[in-house]
Amino acid sequence: MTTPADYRILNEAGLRSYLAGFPAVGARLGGAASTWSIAEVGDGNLNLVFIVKGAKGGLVVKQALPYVRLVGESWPLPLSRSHYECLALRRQGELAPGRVPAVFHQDESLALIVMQLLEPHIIMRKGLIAGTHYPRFVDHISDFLSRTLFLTSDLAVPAAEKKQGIAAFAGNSALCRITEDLIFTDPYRLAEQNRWTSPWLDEAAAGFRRDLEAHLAISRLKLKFLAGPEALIHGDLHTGSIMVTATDSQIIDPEFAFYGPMGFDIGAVLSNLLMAYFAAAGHERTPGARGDFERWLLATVEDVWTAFRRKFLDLWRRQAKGDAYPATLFEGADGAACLEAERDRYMENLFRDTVGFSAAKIIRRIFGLAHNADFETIADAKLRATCEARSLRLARRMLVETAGFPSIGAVTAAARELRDWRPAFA
Ligand code: SR1
Ligand code: MG
Repeated sequence: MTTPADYRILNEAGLRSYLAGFPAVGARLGGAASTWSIAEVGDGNLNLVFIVKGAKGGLVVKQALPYVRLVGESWPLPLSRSHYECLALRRQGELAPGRVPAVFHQDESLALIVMQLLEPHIIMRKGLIAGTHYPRFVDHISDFLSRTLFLTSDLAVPAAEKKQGIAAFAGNSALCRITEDLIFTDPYRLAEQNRWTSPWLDEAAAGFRRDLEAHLAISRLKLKFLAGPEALIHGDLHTGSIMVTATDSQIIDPEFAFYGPMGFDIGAVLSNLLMAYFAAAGHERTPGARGDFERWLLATVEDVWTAFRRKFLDLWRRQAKGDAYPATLFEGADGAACLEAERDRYMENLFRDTVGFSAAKIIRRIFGLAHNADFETIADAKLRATCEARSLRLARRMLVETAGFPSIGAVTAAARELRDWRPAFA
């Protein structure tokens, strides 16, 4: 791993004098550099994030650290992830206009990106923990998913161009490696950094370590992740990578971007909604107080898939400029009907992948290194373990018995049935 010679970790004073050297950035902030307010607000696992505000406006500055922030200097991580994040932000901005923050300035030597401050947005996960509904979310996320995935796939892009896209992101292998270990391997074996809500989930964790059916299923998904460059994926599309208001949704933090399986991104969104659903019982003040919110979450799970499917197919029918399924092989009414039936099969396969990846993402948040605040903020550890056990029960079925979920309605029905299921320890 090479660190650029002039790389340095910026503090607030260092950032002030750095930004003052860029008049275009200064003009966005307004006023003298000495008057800008600068605060480091990063609460993610990897980077520094500063909010800078001046008389005229604000900016976000994200700087990659040469190590994993969550763990410390003992876990080095390449600064090049900032390059891939910037590349992905710019590409996603072209593919799905208005759905990602604008990039104003990039410095590869400092592994730094200056981008649009999203205000009054909050991290979606925080809103979900508070029980807030986001009525426009389905429309926004289905636009983002369908456009970024379809428009970078072989259905839309000629083969040579697609291969250039794969090559442009191929160096982001250290970030892929985190996913390969933390999602597809560690939760199913003894790993130093694993943790779970003990003692209540001790038996469940041991069960997953013995469960060869689960090991096979997760390994098949890992192979798809390793060897399935279907489209440019965000790579870490949980609800902490989405910022929302009542009327807007913005997708942030694509530093894990690479060409991978589409179901990984769709599964990330669905699994995080499902975890918010199971966590809601741990956040309600009185029994049933979150009923409306829970119903909205399951309807949103259904609607995200349904809207994604409709928009993706619509793009396929209108913008199939790639080398897959050559039009000359599907001429006439019979050809059109044959291709339409094939589109249905394609979506069935993608749905199966989505269900599997969704399960993998739930299991990693309960047994692996990086947990999520939906569960972590449930102070009563036994209640937290109960919410997590319900999620695990659904996830294990989705992972191993994927064919038992032929539709998104089957997923939400199973989640609904588990809402009040009591594990043996409860
Ligand atoms: C060591 S990084 C842990 C996790 O944080 C990121 O958000 C990814 O989800 C990664 O797996
Ligand atoms: Mg992130």
